[in-house]
Amino acid sequence: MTDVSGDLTAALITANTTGAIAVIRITGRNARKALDCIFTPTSNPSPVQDDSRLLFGCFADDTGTIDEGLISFAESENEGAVVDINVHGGQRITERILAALARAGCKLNADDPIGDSGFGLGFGDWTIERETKQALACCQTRRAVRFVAKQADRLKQHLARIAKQPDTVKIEELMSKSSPGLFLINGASVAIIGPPNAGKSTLINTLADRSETLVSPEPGTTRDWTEVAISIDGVPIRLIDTAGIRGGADDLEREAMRRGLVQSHNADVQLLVLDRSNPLPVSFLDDNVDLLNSARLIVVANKTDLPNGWSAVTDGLSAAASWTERLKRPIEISGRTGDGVPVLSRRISDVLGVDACNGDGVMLFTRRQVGWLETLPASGNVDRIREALLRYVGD
Ligand SMILES: Nc1nc2c(ncn2[C@@H]2O[C@H](COP(=O)(O)OP(=O)(O)OP(=O)(O)O)[C@@H](O)[C@H]2O)c(=O)[nH]1
Ligand SMILES: [Mg+2]
Repeated sequence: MTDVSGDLTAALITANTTGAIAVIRITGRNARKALDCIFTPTSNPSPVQDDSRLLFGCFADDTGTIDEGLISFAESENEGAVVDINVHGGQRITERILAALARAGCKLNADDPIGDSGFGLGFGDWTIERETKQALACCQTRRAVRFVAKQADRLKQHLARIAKQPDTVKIEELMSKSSPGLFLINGASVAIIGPPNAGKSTLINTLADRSETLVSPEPGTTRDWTEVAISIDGVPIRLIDTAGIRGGADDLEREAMRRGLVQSHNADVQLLVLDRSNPLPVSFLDDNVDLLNSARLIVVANKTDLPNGWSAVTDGLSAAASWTERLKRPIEISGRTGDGVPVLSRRISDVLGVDACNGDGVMLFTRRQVGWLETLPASGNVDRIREALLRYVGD
């Protein structure tokens, strides 16, 4: 690519996290030339001559298309040209654009308020100071902020201790306990599955304390899965509503169920919602015995405000016998009145293990830390591990 270096800088000016849109700003006399290295307008063959509008086009690097998006131009007295690149807010997209701009001669992120340049790109060194600032910028709840502030100090001391006597077992131990902290910072997904009409969407609305998803007595109301953001005990949660699962559905509904099951498979917690006011859906349970293998599954008996329709059936449960144990102690709730919902929230926290974040232990707080520490033991060389750890803690 053309080298247009000089006073050029490029910086991600939105938070370095997944979002709808990310904005990358190029500043410097040659900002437009740098842009030309990665951007092809789809509307106007010579866009950089025209300051009066946003331009739509394609961003690409040596390996191919990165994204489509908008650019805008401005002139700044101090910085020369300013080009804002508006793309979709996926982390991989912003990483690739920043890397391509670096190859085009841009210095990355000179004065970024939340960290150094090149997030995860290998430009500049990561230090715990920088990682803490960035993690704090990504926190969505007060509990998460407190956790990061507390862990930054602890982790620094802990890694400095390991550096004195590098021990891969201690590093692995640290990684094995990282999930709760990552849930607290990055959030967790909770998928709600079950037969039609069990009250899945009603439960979503109750947990969110607002009417987000459509509820009706008609089975098959929810089709495509939807997502609602809430927080439980200070943990950001993405609640995923899915289509009710049943046999004999048409093609469209079958596809909706399939998509819902994919979401459930990838979720951190699965809530199986069953209607306790009607007889147990034995064929549903038989068809979905694989759910029993999931340690992340919580069985919810809904509609406790209505008479119990289960007792007789569960006693003689034969068709869905493998479910007997799990059905003995479901979390009983009424999605309509909210009864039992705090107990369910508690159970979700338990499955995520986030109580561990309140303790005195040392924990990691970013995915990058986990990935980085994973590579350390592989280097096998004690001196290199020590050097990397000391550089990270800033000693
Ligand atoms: N009495 C009572 N009715 C409930 C409760 N939860 C849901 N319902 C009713 O059950 C019906 C179905 O509720 P939904 O929330 O739409 O059920 P769903 O599981 O999302 O259904 P699908 O989207 O069709 O799969 C509606 O009429 C709700 O008002 C409850 O706790 N108590
Ligand atoms: Mg629904």
